[in-house]
Amino acid sequence: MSSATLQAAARLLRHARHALVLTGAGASAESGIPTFRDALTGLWARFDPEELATPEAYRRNPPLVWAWYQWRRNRVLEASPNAGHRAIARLAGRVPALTVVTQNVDDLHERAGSRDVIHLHGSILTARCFDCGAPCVLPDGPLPIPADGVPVPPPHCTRCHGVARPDVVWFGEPLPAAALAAAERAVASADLVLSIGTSGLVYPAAGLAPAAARRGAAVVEINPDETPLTAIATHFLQGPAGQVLPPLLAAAWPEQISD
Ligand code: BJW
Ligand code: ZN
Repeated sequence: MSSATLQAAARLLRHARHALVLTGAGASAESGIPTFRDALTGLWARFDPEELATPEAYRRNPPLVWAWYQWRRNRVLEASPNAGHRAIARLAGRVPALTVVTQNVDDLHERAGSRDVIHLHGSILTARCFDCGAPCVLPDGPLPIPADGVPVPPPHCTRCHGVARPDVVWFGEPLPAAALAAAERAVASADLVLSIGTSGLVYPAAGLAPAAARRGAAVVEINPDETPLTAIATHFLQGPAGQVLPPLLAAAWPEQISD
Protein backbone atom coordinates (compact mmCIF):
# COMPACT_ATOMS: atom_id res chain seq x y z
CA MET A 1 0.00 0.00 0.00
CA SER A 2 1.47 3.34 -0.99
CA SER A 3 1.51 6.31 1.33
CA ALA A 4 -0.55 8.25 -1.28
CA THR A 5 -3.30 5.58 -1.04
CA LEU A 6 -3.26 5.76 2.77
CA GLN A 7 -3.45 9.58 2.65
CA ALA A 8 -6.32 9.53 0.14
CA ALA A 9 -8.29 7.05 2.29
CA ALA A 10 -7.49 9.13 5.40
CA ARG A 11 -8.94 12.26 3.72
CA LEU A 12 -12.18 10.38 2.97
CA LEU A 13 -12.35 9.19 6.58
CA ARG A 14 -11.71 12.64 8.05
CA HIS A 15 -14.53 14.16 6.01
CA ALA A 16 -17.03 11.29 6.32
CA ARG A 17 -20.40 12.22 7.78
CA HIS A 18 -21.57 8.64 8.36
CA ALA A 19 -18.96 5.88 8.28
CA LEU A 20 -20.13 2.27 8.03
CA VAL A 21 -17.59 -0.28 9.25
CA LEU A 22 -18.22 -3.80 7.93
CA THR A 23 -16.03 -6.46 9.48
CA GLY A 24 -15.37 -10.13 8.83
CA ALA A 25 -13.24 -12.85 10.33
CA GLY A 26 -9.99 -11.14 9.28
CA ALA A 27 -10.67 -8.38 11.83
CA SER A 28 -10.18 -10.94 14.62
CA ALA A 29 -7.34 -12.90 12.99
CA GLU A 30 -4.64 -10.90 14.81
CA SER A 31 -6.38 -11.80 18.09
CA GLY A 32 -5.56 -15.43 17.34
CA ILE A 33 -9.06 -16.40 16.21
CA PRO A 34 -8.80 -18.43 13.00
CA THR A 35 -10.77 -16.96 10.09
CA PHE A 36 -13.83 -18.95 9.06
CA ARG A 37 -12.07 -20.63 6.20
CA ASP A 38 -8.98 -21.27 8.39
CA ALA A 39 -11.04 -22.47 11.38
CA LEU A 40 -10.45 -26.13 10.73
CA THR A 41 -6.92 -26.60 11.92
CA GLY A 42 -5.42 -29.51 13.83
CA LEU A 43 -7.75 -32.46 14.15
CA TRP A 44 -10.53 -30.37 12.65
CA ALA A 45 -8.59 -30.12 9.37
CA ARG A 46 -10.40 -33.12 7.94
CA PHE A 47 -13.74 -31.27 7.99
CA ASP A 48 -15.14 -28.73 5.52
CA PRO A 49 -16.44 -25.60 7.35
CA GLU A 50 -19.37 -25.26 4.98
CA GLU A 51 -20.34 -28.83 6.00
CA LEU A 52 -20.26 -28.07 9.73
CA ALA A 53 -22.01 -24.68 9.68
CA THR A 54 -25.41 -25.93 8.52
CA PRO A 55 -28.60 -27.08 10.29
CA GLU A 56 -28.33 -30.36 8.37
CA ALA A 57 -24.85 -31.02 9.80
CA TYR A 58 -26.17 -30.38 13.30
CA ARG A 59 -29.12 -32.71 12.83
CA ARG A 60 -26.76 -35.41 11.52
CA ASN A 61 -24.23 -35.17 14.33
CA PRO A 62 -24.92 -32.72 17.18
CA PRO A 63 -21.97 -33.83 19.41
CA LEU A 64 -19.46 -33.37 16.58
CA VAL A 65 -20.68 -29.89 15.60
CA TRP A 66 -21.15 -28.85 19.27
CA ALA A 67 -17.52 -29.87 19.98
CA TRP A 68 -16.32 -27.70 17.07
CA TYR A 69 -18.25 -24.70 18.44
CA GLN A 70 -17.03 -25.32 22.01
CA TRP A 71 -13.45 -25.37 20.74
CA ARG A 72 -13.99 -22.10 18.87
CA ARG A 73 -15.94 -20.56 21.80
CA ASN A 74 -12.99 -21.29 24.08
CA ARG A 75 -10.66 -19.57 21.61
CA VAL A 76 -12.88 -16.47 21.68
CA LEU A 77 -13.04 -16.41 25.50
CA GLU A 78 -9.26 -16.64 25.71
CA ALA A 79 -8.66 -13.96 23.02
CA SER A 80 -8.31 -10.18 23.47
CA PRO A 81 -9.20 -7.35 21.08
CA ASN A 82 -6.37 -6.27 18.77
CA ALA A 83 -5.19 -2.87 17.53
CA GLY A 84 -7.73 -2.98 14.70
CA HIS A 85 -10.71 -3.45 17.06
CA ARG A 86 -9.36 -0.64 19.25
CA ALA A 87 -8.96 1.74 16.28
CA ILE A 88 -12.57 1.06 15.23
CA ALA A 89 -13.72 1.86 18.78
CA ARG A 90 -11.76 5.17 18.72
CA LEU A 91 -13.35 6.06 15.40
CA ALA A 92 -16.72 6.49 17.13
CA GLY A 93 -15.42 9.67 18.78
CA ARG A 94 -14.05 11.12 15.55
CA VAL A 95 -16.79 10.87 12.89
CA PRO A 96 -20.26 12.43 13.25
CA ALA A 97 -21.96 9.02 12.85
CA LEU A 98 -20.53 5.51 12.91
CA THR A 99 -22.22 2.15 12.47
CA VAL A 100 -20.31 -1.08 13.10
CA VAL A 101 -21.74 -4.15 11.39
CA THR A 102 -19.93 -7.44 11.88
CA GLN A 103 -20.27 -10.93 10.48
CA ASN A 104 -18.19 -12.13 13.41
CA VAL A 105 -19.70 -14.27 16.15
CA ASP A 106 -17.14 -13.10 18.75
CA ASP A 107 -17.49 -10.08 21.09
CA LEU A 108 -14.11 -8.45 20.46
CA HIS A 109 -15.55 -5.20 19.06
CA GLU A 110 -17.58 -4.74 22.25
CA ARG A 111 -14.59 -5.62 24.46
CA ALA A 112 -12.54 -2.99 22.57
CA GLY A 113 -15.22 -0.40 23.43
CA SER A 114 -17.48 -0.28 20.35
CA ARG A 115 -21.17 0.26 21.19
CA ASP A 116 -24.33 -0.94 19.44
CA VAL A 117 -22.46 -3.41 17.24
CA ILE A 118 -24.78 -5.08 14.74
CA HIS A 119 -24.13 -8.84 14.62
CA LEU A 120 -25.40 -10.29 11.34
CA HIS A 121 -24.43 -13.90 12.08
CA GLY A 122 -25.27 -14.13 15.80
CA SER A 123 -23.02 -15.01 18.72
CA ILE A 124 -20.90 -18.04 19.50
CA LEU A 125 -21.05 -17.22 23.20
CA THR A 126 -24.72 -18.00 23.68
CA ALA A 127 -26.96 -20.97 22.86
CA ARG A 128 -30.62 -21.56 22.24
CA CYS A 129 -32.87 -24.57 21.87
CA PHE A 130 -32.85 -26.08 18.38
CA ASP A 131 -36.54 -27.02 18.83
CA CYS A 132 -38.30 -24.23 20.74
CA GLY A 133 -35.73 -21.40 20.47
CA ALA A 134 -35.58 -20.73 24.24
CA PRO A 135 -32.20 -19.43 25.47
CA CYS A 136 -29.98 -22.17 26.98
CA VAL A 137 -27.68 -21.14 29.81
CA LEU A 138 -24.02 -22.08 29.29
CA PRO A 139 -21.44 -22.08 32.09
CA ASP A 140 -19.25 -18.96 32.24
CA GLY A 141 -15.72 -19.24 30.91
CA PRO A 142 -13.95 -21.81 28.80
CA LEU A 143 -15.28 -25.37 28.96
CA PRO A 144 -13.08 -28.44 29.19
CA ILE A 145 -12.95 -30.28 25.87
CA PRO A 146 -11.55 -33.82 25.86
CA ALA A 147 -9.49 -33.26 22.68
CA ASP A 148 -9.88 -31.51 19.35
CA GLY A 149 -12.28 -33.43 17.17
CA VAL A 150 -13.75 -35.52 20.03
CA PRO A 151 -17.56 -35.26 20.20
CA VAL A 152 -19.11 -33.35 23.13
CA PRO A 153 -22.83 -33.88 23.81
CA PRO A 154 -24.72 -30.55 23.80
CA PRO A 155 -26.88 -29.66 26.82
CA HIS A 156 -30.65 -30.04 26.70
CA CYS A 157 -33.32 -27.35 26.87
CA THR A 158 -34.86 -27.00 30.33
CA ARG A 159 -38.21 -26.09 28.78
CA CYS A 160 -38.76 -28.83 26.14
CA HIS A 161 -35.70 -31.08 26.49
CA GLY A 162 -34.71 -30.26 22.88
CA VAL A 163 -31.03 -30.05 22.04
CA ALA A 164 -29.11 -26.75 22.50
CA ARG A 165 -27.47 -25.14 19.46
CA PRO A 166 -25.02 -22.25 19.15
CA ASP A 167 -26.77 -18.90 18.66
CA VAL A 168 -25.22 -18.37 15.22
CA VAL A 169 -26.64 -18.14 11.69
CA TRP A 170 -25.89 -21.19 9.60
CA PHE A 171 -25.93 -21.45 5.79
CA GLY A 172 -29.49 -21.55 4.53
CA GLU A 173 -30.89 -19.79 7.63
CA PRO A 174 -32.27 -16.24 7.59
CA LEU A 175 -30.23 -13.50 9.25
CA PRO A 176 -31.79 -11.86 12.35
CA ALA A 177 -34.32 -9.50 10.76
CA ALA A 178 -33.65 -6.52 13.05
CA ALA A 179 -29.87 -6.74 12.50
CA LEU A 180 -30.21 -6.97 8.73
CA ALA A 181 -32.69 -4.07 8.65
CA ALA A 182 -30.33 -1.92 10.77
CA ALA A 183 -27.43 -2.75 8.44
CA GLU A 184 -29.55 -1.83 5.41
CA ARG A 185 -30.52 1.50 7.02
CA ALA A 186 -26.82 2.25 7.53
CA VAL A 187 -26.13 1.36 3.89
CA ALA A 188 -28.80 3.86 2.87
CA SER A 189 -27.20 6.72 4.77
CA ALA A 190 -23.43 6.06 4.90
CA ASP A 191 -21.11 8.13 2.70
CA LEU A 192 -18.08 5.95 3.50
CA VAL A 193 -17.78 2.19 3.96
CA LEU A 194 -14.75 0.53 5.54
CA SER A 195 -14.80 -3.15 4.54
CA ILE A 196 -12.36 -4.90 6.85
CA GLY A 197 -11.21 -8.53 6.78
CA THR A 198 -14.00 -10.20 4.87
CA SER A 199 -13.72 -12.51 1.88
CA GLY A 200 -16.90 -10.97 0.44
CA LEU A 201 -18.25 -14.40 -0.44
CA VAL A 202 -21.18 -14.88 1.93
CA TYR A 203 -24.52 -13.20 1.22
CA PRO A 204 -26.44 -11.12 2.11
CA ALA A 205 -23.51 -9.49 4.02
CA ALA A 206 -21.36 -9.47 0.87
CA GLY A 207 -23.96 -7.31 -0.89
CA LEU A 208 -23.84 -4.43 1.62
CA ALA A 209 -20.67 -2.64 0.44
CA PRO A 210 -21.66 -2.92 -3.25
CA ALA A 211 -25.13 -1.55 -2.40
CA ALA A 212 -23.60 1.46 -0.63
CA ALA A 213 -21.22 1.99 -3.56
CA ARG A 214 -24.17 2.02 -5.98
CA ARG A 215 -25.67 4.85 -3.90
CA GLY A 216 -22.42 6.82 -4.26
CA ALA A 217 -20.62 5.93 -1.01
CA ALA A 218 -16.84 5.58 -1.13
CA VAL A 219 -15.53 2.12 -0.20
CA VAL A 220 -12.18 1.57 1.50
CA GLU A 221 -11.18 -2.08 1.73
CA ILE A 222 -8.60 -3.37 4.24
CA ASN A 223 -7.38 -6.92 3.63
CA PRO A 224 -4.02 -8.64 3.03
CA ASP A 225 -5.54 -10.27 -0.08
CA GLU A 226 -7.72 -9.05 -2.92
CA THR A 227 -11.37 -10.15 -2.78
CA PRO A 228 -14.41 -9.80 -5.07
CA LEU A 229 -14.98 -6.42 -3.33
CA THR A 230 -11.61 -5.04 -4.42
CA ALA A 231 -12.94 -4.25 -7.88
CA ILE A 232 -15.53 -1.82 -6.47
CA ALA A 233 -13.28 -0.34 -3.75
CA THR A 234 -12.35 3.32 -4.07
CA HIS A 235 -9.11 2.52 -2.22
CA PHE A 236 -7.64 -0.90 -1.35
CA LEU A 237 -5.38 -0.76 1.72
CA GLN A 238 -3.51 -4.03 1.46
CA GLY A 239 -2.43 -5.46 4.82
CA PRO A 240 -3.60 -6.80 8.19
CA ALA A 241 -6.29 -4.68 9.86
CA GLY A 242 -4.31 -4.25 13.10
CA GLN A 243 -1.39 -2.80 11.13
CA VAL A 244 -3.40 -0.66 8.69
CA LEU A 245 -6.11 0.92 10.88
CA PRO A 246 -3.89 2.75 13.46
CA PRO A 247 -1.82 4.55 10.76
CA LEU A 248 -5.04 5.28 8.85
CA LEU A 249 -6.55 7.03 11.90
CA ALA A 250 -3.25 8.79 12.61
CA ALA A 251 -3.16 10.11 9.02
CA ALA A 252 -6.82 11.21 9.19
CA TRP A 253 -6.42 13.04 12.53
CA PRO A 254 -2.73 13.97 12.79
CA GLU A 255 -3.56 16.38 15.65
CA GLN A 256 -4.59 13.45 17.90
CA ILE A 257 -1.63 11.99 19.75
CA SER A 258 -3.31 8.75 20.94
CA ASP A 259 -3.04 6.89 17.62
C1 BJW B 1 -7.58 -10.41 7.06
C2 BJW B 1 -6.61 -10.67 8.02
C3 BJW B 1 -6.17 -9.56 8.77
C4 BJW B 1 -7.06 -12.54 7.06
N1 BJW B 1 -6.71 -8.33 8.54
N2 BJW B 1 -8.09 -9.19 6.85
C5 BJW B 1 -26.58 -15.02 -3.17
C6 BJW B 1 -25.67 -15.59 -4.04
C7 BJW B 1 -25.08 -16.83 -3.75
C8 BJW B 1 -25.42 -17.52 -2.58
C9 BJW B 1 -26.31 -16.95 -1.72
C10 BJW B 1 -26.88 -15.73 -2.02
N3 BJW B 1 -27.71 -15.39 -0.99
C11 BJW B 1 -27.67 -16.36 -0.06
C12 BJW B 1 -26.83 -17.35 -0.47
C13 BJW B 1 -26.52 -18.59 0.28
C14 BJW B 1 -25.53 -18.39 1.39
C15 BJW B 1 -24.23 -17.90 0.77
O1 BJW B 1 -23.90 -16.73 0.77
N4 BJW B 1 -23.44 -18.81 0.29
C16 BJW B 1 -22.13 -18.48 -0.31
C17 BJW B 1 -21.06 -19.38 0.30
C18 BJW B 1 -22.23 -18.58 -1.79
N5 BJW B 1 -26.02 -17.47 2.41
C19 BJW B 1 -26.81 -17.90 3.39
O2 BJW B 1 -27.18 -19.05 3.46
C20 BJW B 1 -27.27 -16.88 4.43
N6 BJW B 1 -28.67 -16.99 4.61
C21 BJW B 1 -29.53 -16.58 3.71
O3 BJW B 1 -29.22 -16.01 2.70
O4 BJW B 1 -30.83 -16.86 4.04
C22 BJW B 1 -31.86 -16.60 3.09
C23 BJW B 1 -33.14 -17.09 3.74
C24 BJW B 1 -34.22 -16.22 3.83
C25 BJW B 1 -35.41 -16.66 4.40
C26 BJW B 1 -35.50 -17.96 4.89
C27 BJW B 1 -34.44 -18.83 4.81
C28 BJW B 1 -33.24 -18.37 4.23
C29 BJW B 1 -26.67 -17.20 5.78
C30 BJW B 1 -25.21 -17.01 5.85
C31 BJW B 1 -24.70 -17.41 7.22
C32 BJW B 1 -23.20 -17.42 7.29
N7 BJW B 1 -22.80 -18.06 8.48
C33 BJW B 1 -21.37 -18.22 8.75
C34 BJW B 1 -21.19 -19.17 9.94
C35 BJW B 1 -21.50 -18.48 11.26
C36 BJW B 1 -21.26 -19.38 12.40
C37 BJW B 1 -19.82 -19.80 12.51
O5 BJW B 1 -18.92 -18.93 12.64
O6 BJW B 1 -19.58 -21.00 12.48
O7 BJW B 1 -20.77 -16.94 9.00
S1 BJW B 1 -20.46 -18.82 7.33
C38 BJW B 1 -19.00 -17.88 7.63
O8 BJW B 1 -18.79 -16.96 6.55
C39 BJW B 1 -19.31 -17.03 8.88
C40 BJW B 1 -18.71 -15.71 8.49
O9 BJW B 1 -19.33 -14.67 9.24
C41 BJW B 1 -19.03 -15.62 7.01
C42 BJW B 1 -18.17 -14.67 6.26
O10 BJW B 1 -16.85 -15.04 6.33
P1 BJW B 1 -15.72 -13.90 6.43
O11 BJW B 1 -15.93 -13.12 7.66
O12 BJW B 1 -15.67 -13.15 5.16
O13 BJW B 1 -14.42 -14.79 6.68
P2 BJW B 1 -13.52 -15.61 5.68
O14 BJW B 1 -12.79 -16.63 6.51
O15 BJW B 1 -14.25 -16.08 4.50
O16 BJW B 1 -12.45 -14.54 5.13
C43 BJW B 1 -11.53 -13.90 5.99
C44 BJW B 1 -10.93 -12.72 5.23
O17 BJW B 1 -10.06 -12.04 6.12
C45 BJW B 1 -10.09 -13.12 4.01
O18 BJW B 1 -10.40 -12.27 2.92
C46 BJW B 1 -8.65 -12.88 4.47
O19 BJW B 1 -7.78 -12.48 3.41
C47 BJW B 1 -8.85 -11.74 5.44
N8 BJW B 1 -7.83 -11.59 6.49
N9 BJW B 1 -6.27 -11.98 8.01
C48 BJW B 1 -7.61 -8.18 7.62
N10 BJW B 1 -5.18 -9.69 9.75
ZN1 ZN C 1 -36.66 -26.10 23.91
